[in-house]
Amino acid sequence: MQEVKVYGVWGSPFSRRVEIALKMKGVEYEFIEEDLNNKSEQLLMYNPVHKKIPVLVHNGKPVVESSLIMEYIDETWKENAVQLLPTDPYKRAQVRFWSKFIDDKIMASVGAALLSQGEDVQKAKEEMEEVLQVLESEIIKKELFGGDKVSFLDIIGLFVAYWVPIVQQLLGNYVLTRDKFPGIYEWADQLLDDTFIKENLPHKDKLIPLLRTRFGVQS
Ligand SMILES: N[C@@H](CCC(=O)N[C@@H](CS)C(=O)NCC(=O)O)C(=O)O
Repeated sequence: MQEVKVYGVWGSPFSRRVEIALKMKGVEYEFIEEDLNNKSEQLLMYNPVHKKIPVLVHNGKPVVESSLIMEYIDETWKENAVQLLPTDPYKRAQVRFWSKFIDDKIMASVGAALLSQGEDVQKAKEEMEEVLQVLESEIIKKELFGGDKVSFLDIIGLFVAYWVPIVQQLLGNYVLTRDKFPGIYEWADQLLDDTFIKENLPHKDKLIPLLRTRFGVQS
C-alpha cells in the first residue's frame, strides 16, 4: 500500500499544482493543511531548506518544489493513462524552460508590480508587462499551452490564468488586461472552463478573503 501525503495550503497556486497532478493521475492522497504562521514540525523537517509548502511525502520520502513534484508524480505513476510531460526530449526541455520562466520571471514581476509600493512601482509594472508579452507570444502559438488536453504548462500557468486576475481586482491594480494580452486571456478562459480544472480550483468567495488577509487589504 502506497502512502501519499501533501503538506499544503488550500488557497496556494503551488499546492493546487500538486493536487491537480495527483488527481489527473488518479492517485489517492492525504492533504495536510499547514498554517504558515505556525509551520508544523513535519513541514520544517521535510523542507528544511526553504520551509515552504507544498511538500509531497511518498512512502515517507519528501519531494519539494511544486514543478519538481509534478515531474516526480509523472514519472512515478507512469502507467496511469494521463501523461503530464511530453515524451519527446526537446519538447520536455521546452516545457521545463517555460515552467521556469513562469516561476522565476512572472512570479517575481507580479510580486514587484502588484504588491509593492513606492517610486519603483511604475518600473515594476513595465517589467511585468514585458515578461507577460513574452508569455503572450508563446501562448498564441498554441503548442505548449492550451491544447485539447490540460498540459503540464497549463497547470503551472494557472497562477497567471486564475490567481493574477483575482489579485489585480483585489488591489485595484491592473497590468494583465484583456486588451493588451488577448492570447493569455483566450487561453485562460478556455482552461478555466475545463470542468476538471474548475472543480479543483479554490472558490473565489473563499480565496478573496484569504488573499485580503495575506496582503493586508481592507475589505
Ligand atoms: N517555488 C516554490 C514556491 C512555494 C511557495 O512560495 N510557497 C509559499 C506559500 S504559497 C510558502 O510556503 N511560504 C511560506 C514562507 O515563505 O514562509 C514551489 O514551487 O513549490
